[in-house]
Amino acid sequence: MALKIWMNTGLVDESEAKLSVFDHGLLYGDGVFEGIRVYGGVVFEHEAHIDRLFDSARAIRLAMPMGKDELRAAVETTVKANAIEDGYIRLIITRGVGTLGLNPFLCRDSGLIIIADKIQLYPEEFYENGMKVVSATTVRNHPLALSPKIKSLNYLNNIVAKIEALDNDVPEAIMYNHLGYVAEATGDNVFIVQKGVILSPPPEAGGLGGITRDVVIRLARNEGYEVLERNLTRYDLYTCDELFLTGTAAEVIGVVEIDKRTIGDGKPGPITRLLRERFYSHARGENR
Ligand code: PXG
Repeated sequence: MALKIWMNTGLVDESEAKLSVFDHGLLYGDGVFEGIRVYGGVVFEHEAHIDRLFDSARAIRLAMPMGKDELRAAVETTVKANAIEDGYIRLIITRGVGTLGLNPFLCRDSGLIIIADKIQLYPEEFYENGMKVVSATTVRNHPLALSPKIKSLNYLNNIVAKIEALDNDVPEAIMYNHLGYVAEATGDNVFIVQKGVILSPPPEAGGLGGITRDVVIRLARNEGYEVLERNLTRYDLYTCDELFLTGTAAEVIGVVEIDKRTIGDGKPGPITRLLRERFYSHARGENR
């Protein structure tokens, strides 16, 4: 069935949802976005995603086309118009239509696009048996060049690393920062378990401030686990008891091999499985 897409001021048919070739979102990747889940008709962590989007926009001096409340209402309208019960929202703000030059201030109004659709999930087998990953040689964007906290429309750094993963026949790659510490995966945050303690790179390591990550940290602490933010090396990943990734698309997913080193006993570990279970219940509202 054709979707209804929110374009700037209201819903249009999918076939009408078109963008100018002069939009700087296309010409320069000049814009920001969010990927958000819908569980049982409820937009997951809606406020946190809207807040992060506004922070991304502020960081690149991109004017938001409407306020937070109005934007939330537009998202809800789009979800309802497409009767999405369990799905995925892509919320995009582009710099808008400008000239062929870089100057963002020559662009007319910022563009707003909201897509609410079904979600592409990883195969269930990955959750059952765990995923394999490789270390990317592509270094994560230096935070002083472009902060990885900005969820921008320019994902080339991540895409080049994702190609490294796919070339090695695995679905994800771990990205390291300019100092060699773990930053994040191409579309997920990274956690390890070492002697019962849960560790994740600190914000300064140069990952996105993941919303799933924040929720998982809260859930883990509720279960009585110690969760610490620590710089992690490749060696830490090679020798940990458990490794898992968190993200909007993946939720919580165990990793059982990195660079041909088996993690733990080669199965998703007990803490990974518990947190996945807790996240699943939480997201579907059983613990609200
Ligand atoms: N790091 C990066 C670079 C991301 O793009 C995350 C971490 C996890 O953040 P959240 O807030 O989602 O927990 C992301 C988010 C996809 C897809 O289709 C990827 C993301 C979000 C939605 C969909 O692969 N990445």
